[in-house]
Amino acid sequence: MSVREINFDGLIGPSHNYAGLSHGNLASANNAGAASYPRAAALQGIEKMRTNLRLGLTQGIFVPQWRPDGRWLNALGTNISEAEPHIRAAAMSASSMWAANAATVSPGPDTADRRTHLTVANLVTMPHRSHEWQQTLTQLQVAFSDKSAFAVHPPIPAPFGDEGAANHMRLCDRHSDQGVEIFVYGQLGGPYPARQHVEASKAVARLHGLDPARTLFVMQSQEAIAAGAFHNDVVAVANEGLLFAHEQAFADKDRFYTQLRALFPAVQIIEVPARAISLTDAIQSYLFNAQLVTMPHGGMALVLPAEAKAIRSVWGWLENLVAGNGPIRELFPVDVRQSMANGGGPACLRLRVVADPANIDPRFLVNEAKLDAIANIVERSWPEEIIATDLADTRLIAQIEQSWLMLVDHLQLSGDLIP
Ligand code: SUG
Repeated sequence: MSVREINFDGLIGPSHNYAGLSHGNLASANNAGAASYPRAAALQGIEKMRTNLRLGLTQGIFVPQWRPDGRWLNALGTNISEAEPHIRAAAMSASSMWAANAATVSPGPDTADRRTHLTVANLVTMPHRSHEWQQTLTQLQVAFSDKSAFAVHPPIPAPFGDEGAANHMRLCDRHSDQGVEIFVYGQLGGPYPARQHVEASKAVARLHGLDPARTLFVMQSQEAIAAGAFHNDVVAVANEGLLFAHEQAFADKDRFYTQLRALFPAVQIIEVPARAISLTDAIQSYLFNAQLVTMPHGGMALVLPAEAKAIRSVWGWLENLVAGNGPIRELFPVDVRQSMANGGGPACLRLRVVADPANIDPRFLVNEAKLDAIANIVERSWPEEIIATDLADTRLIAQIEQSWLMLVDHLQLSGDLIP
């Protein structure tokens, strides 16, 4: 096999629900208390993975986390039946589905020791996400256990917020070439918290052994965070030599583009002007939260949320884009509505790792047959519907635990992942 980009999607877990836990994430706030459909959600995610496979891309998977997180509740001196509703909801959250927040990944060509480095994100800003890292770390240590190819780092210590690859971009000729790594951090966000702190980004870059001369730290614009872009990947995405971003994504875009062009003269920048697509429409459609992928036959494609089709300014602009002679040639809308309603689009659901698949634990790689088997487990065991007030229901909790056990047993991961 050979070095390539692999998308690891977080399978949407059986406890998926809408608890309105993410301040600054408009979809999460707007859908607080709505009924969720975990089974449909996971099947949507699986279909997205199939779309990637059918495009000829290599696909991986991360399993959902054990919920409720009893260890976390115990550390807080409580348990699932006695916890206050917001603590209970945080212990039940299926938020690890958004694998773009699992870790920051620096591929081997960029690092001093030529290994691919992964730092698990601490996600300290949001309580419901702050306890994800332990189980994520375990999973990364199993999937990327080959120490000659990978280095897996523990989280950056609090209080420096780190939300992983959602605030990280990489520009290079081809994935297997040395790249320029860009860390996007926030400082001010109007009424909302900036979730990625520059201190964390700098620490990750040092730990990964990146060349300071090929690393940029770029501030996200305050207006983007205030408009609901709680992560950079809501307003910008990069792939190989292309940066695709909204005009208002960065605090000082001229400076950033100048620095980037100096480091990587071949860069192509497609900037969407605010007069063509407003920040509001960009965030509502999640057009930038697309997987921007290189197709095996050449050219790039956007695997983007179906919601992008519903907003005329957005879809019209995209149709013009692919009709032109630019690098983005094809559009593949996917239905991930259950995740979108919590602010997670196609790009949020995946972590990109540039590596040789032969060095990865094969239990974390999927093909259509494996996805068929996983879909079968989901159909048989994932709860059909959850209402936020049900979260203490003992029968529901038993079903969530059983379905998780069935999945990890099928994937032969029980011995590694049972907490
Ligand atoms: O952290 N939503 C997630 C969405 C993460 C999207 N990821 C990227 N942009 N890469 C978040 O805000 C909502 C959970 C709830 O309200 O129940 C939530 O956690």
